[in-house]
Amino acid sequence: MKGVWVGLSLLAVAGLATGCGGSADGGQSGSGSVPANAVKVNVQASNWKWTLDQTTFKVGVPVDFRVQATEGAHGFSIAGTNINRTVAQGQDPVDVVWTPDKPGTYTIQCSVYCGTGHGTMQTQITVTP
Ligand SMILES: [Cu+2]
Repeated sequence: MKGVWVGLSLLAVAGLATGCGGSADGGQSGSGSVPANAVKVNVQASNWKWTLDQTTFKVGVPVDFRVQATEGAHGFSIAGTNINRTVAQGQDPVDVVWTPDKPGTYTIQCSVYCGTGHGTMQTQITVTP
């Protein structure tokens, strides 16, 4: 776990990115668990693919996946981690916060059976040191 804290120096860099948000999400209350320095990434789940704003992240920098289903109901999960969240069409975006602690390639996959394309509903993201 000690390696995680080496990444803290990177947080200052991530802080710069949060300044350009200004999205019209109308003051989400109750998002207190999202770190202020998290990198915000819009994620759309549809039949049957994931669409992400950004796919490369840094070790130690929290990522706030704002997951929304535009079609159907899906499970946003990252293989090899404990990230797993169900989202359904018509719901507000769900904040899923993940702080990667190891560089590498990770697979986002659907964890809720959603039809014929379920098995291939995957996309890859990269975490750099
Ligand atoms: Cu599925």
